[in-house]
Amino acid sequence: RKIRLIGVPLDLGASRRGVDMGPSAVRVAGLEKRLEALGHEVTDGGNILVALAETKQAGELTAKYLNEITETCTRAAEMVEEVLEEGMTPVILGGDHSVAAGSVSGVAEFYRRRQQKVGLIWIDAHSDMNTPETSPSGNVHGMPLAALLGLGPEALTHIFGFSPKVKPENAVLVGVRDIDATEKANIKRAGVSEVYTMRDIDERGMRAVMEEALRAAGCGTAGYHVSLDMDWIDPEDAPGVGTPVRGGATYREAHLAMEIIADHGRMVSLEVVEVNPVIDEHNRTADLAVELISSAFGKKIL
Ligand code: DIR
Ligand code: MN
Ligand code: MN
Ligand code: MN
Repeated sequence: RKIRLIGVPLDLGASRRGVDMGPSAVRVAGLEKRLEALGHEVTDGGNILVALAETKQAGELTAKYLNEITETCTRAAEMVEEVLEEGMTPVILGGDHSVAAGSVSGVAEFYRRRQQKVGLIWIDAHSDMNTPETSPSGNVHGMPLAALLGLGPEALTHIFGFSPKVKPENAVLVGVRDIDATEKANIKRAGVSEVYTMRDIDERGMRAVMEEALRAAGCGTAGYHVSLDMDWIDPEDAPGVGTPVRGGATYREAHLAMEIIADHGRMVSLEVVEVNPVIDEHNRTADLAVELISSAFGKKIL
C-alpha cells in the first residue's frame, strides 16, 4: 500500500498533558522504516497545526477547548480526505482521541462523494460517547464517537455539513471496560448495538469477537476506519497513556486483533491515539503502537 502518516499533536481534549508528544514518540519508535520493511511505500505528511493550551482559554467547562479542537479536527478531516483522494491510506498519529471526530469525518466525506458508507471499529477502554451534557469531565476526548454518530455540539457533529458520519449499525466498540453512568444512555440513544466489552473478549475470545465486529463494520460499507486508543491495552504493557484502566487486552490479544484486521483486508484508514511519552517507561507504549500498526498492515510471524 501507499501509506501517508499524519501527526496530530493535540492534547486539548484531555486533562493530563503530554499526548501532544505522541506523534514524535511513535515516529522515534521507527514507524516509517518498519512499514517500509513490510513493502509499503510510506511518506510522512508532518503534523497538523494545533493550538497550545498555554495560549488559549478553556471556554465552556462542559466541553473544554471545543473551538480549538474543532479547528484541528476540521484540518485533520480535510487532510485525511485529500490523502484518500490521492489513493493513499492515511495513518493518523494522536494526540488525544478527540482528533477522531475529524479523521473519521474525512473518511466519511470521501466515501459520501462516491455514494458509499464507511464502517468504524472503535477499540478503547472507554466508549467516548459523552456529550457536553453527560460528560463528568468536560474533556472532549470522551466525546468523539458520540459526535460521529450525531450526538453533541453541532460544531463537532457537522464537520463537512452532514451527520451522522457513520451509521450506528456499522459502528463497533471493542474492549470497553470504563463507561460513565451518564454516558451509557447515549450508546442506546445513538442506536449502537455492536458493543464488545472486555467480558466478551474473556468469555468468547478475541477471534470470535473480532470476526463479528469486522462483519458488522464491513456490512454494506466500502470498508472501515480503525480507531485504536492505546488505553485499550492493559497498563502492564501500555503504561504511557493518558487514562490507564486495569483489565485491558494483553499484548498477544492486541496483536491478534490487528492480525485479524490485516487478514480481513478491508481497513481503509487507521489511527492510533493517546500515546503519552511523558508518563511512559522508555517509550514502551510508542514501541508497542509501532508493533501493532505493523501487524495491522500485514506483519506476520512467519
Ligand atoms: C471519561 C474518560 N469517560 C470522560 N474518557 C476517556 O472524561 O469522558 N476516553 N479517557 O479515552
Ligand atoms: Mn519514506
Ligand atoms: Mn478514547
Ligand atoms: Mn480510552
